[in-house]
Amino acid sequence: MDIVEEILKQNRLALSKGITAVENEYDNAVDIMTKIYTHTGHAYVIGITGPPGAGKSTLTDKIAKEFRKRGKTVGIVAIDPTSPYSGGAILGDRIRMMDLMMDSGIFIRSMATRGSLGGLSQKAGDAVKLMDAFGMDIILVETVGVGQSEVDIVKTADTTMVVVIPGMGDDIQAIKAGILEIGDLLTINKADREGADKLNIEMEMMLELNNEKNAGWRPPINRTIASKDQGTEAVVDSILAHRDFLMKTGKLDDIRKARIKSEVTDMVNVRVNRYIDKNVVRTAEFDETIEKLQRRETEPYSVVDNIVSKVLK
Ligand SMILES: Nc1nc2c(ncn2[C@@H]2O[C@H](COP(=O)(O)OP(=O)(O)O)[C@@H](O)[C@H]2O)c(=O)[nH]1
Ligand SMILES: [Mg+2]
Repeated sequence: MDIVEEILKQNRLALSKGITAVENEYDNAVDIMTKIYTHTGHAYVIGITGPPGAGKSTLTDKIAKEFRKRGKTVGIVAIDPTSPYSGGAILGDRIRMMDLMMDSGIFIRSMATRGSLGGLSQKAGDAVKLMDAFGMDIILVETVGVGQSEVDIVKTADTTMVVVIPGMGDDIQAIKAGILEIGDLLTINKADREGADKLNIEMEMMLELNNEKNAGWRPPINRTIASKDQGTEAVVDSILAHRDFLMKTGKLDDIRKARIKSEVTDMVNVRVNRYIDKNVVRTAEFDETIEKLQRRETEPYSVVDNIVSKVLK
């Protein structure tokens, strides 16, 4: 079958095959992504991140169902680089899938972690594009942590929500920087646990100190008990409020433009690096030059000048 044509006709099997192709870097992956691109850009993408066990998956499901109630179709891309083979994660995902797959307005896909997280962020971005072209209105990207690689994954998102939980102790200090950098919305999940009030106050203070940095948008702090579907509506309202803010101020266009720019720049860099690796680094001439350098018969500056002018010719 023509995978792209079928995805555009909302064939779920084709969507599944398309994601598998990009995930495993099959030969047809580039072709699929090339053809799909002009059909993307319609979905609203929401990143959901936070520490393992915070309840992201539980919350993501509840948010998905809330969007369904509001008449939207939803794609979910779940990325968990920490434990691809842990029985818990797989069992959990199976249950989620059975529950959600009954609804043809939802498509859920967990992505395994082969290779680097860097590669994964691009693959997740491709999966988002495939779901977008398929016609999902809303795409939720669930990812663990708030480190640099996760920030890269979250770059695919229009709105990013950071999930925290009470009782994290000093961890909250560690993720502060990440929260302030990427969190458009802050959600305290497991609000049934002791310490939710204290965490709420700490986070308010954190935002207060950072106030001048929030150009017109102060991240709202929502409290949820995801396992009981409490607070979900308010979270979805906050997501939509952030989307309205981005649209009214023109920032949505700005961030999407910046995203395209960085995607294309990354792709160019990959291509150029590959070219240099093949035509410069892996040559006998380069080996000889390195040996000359080691014997101090020449110096690196003119060597680099030479190589660059040859490459750019
Ligand atoms: N007490 C409590 N448990 C929750 C809540 N939300 C999720 N959980 C539980 O926390 C555990 C981890 O949830 P999961 O969604 O897999 O977390 P993730 O690793 O962040 O995706 C599961 O056992 C959930 O049932 C909540 O609001 N309160
Ligand atoms: Mg999860």
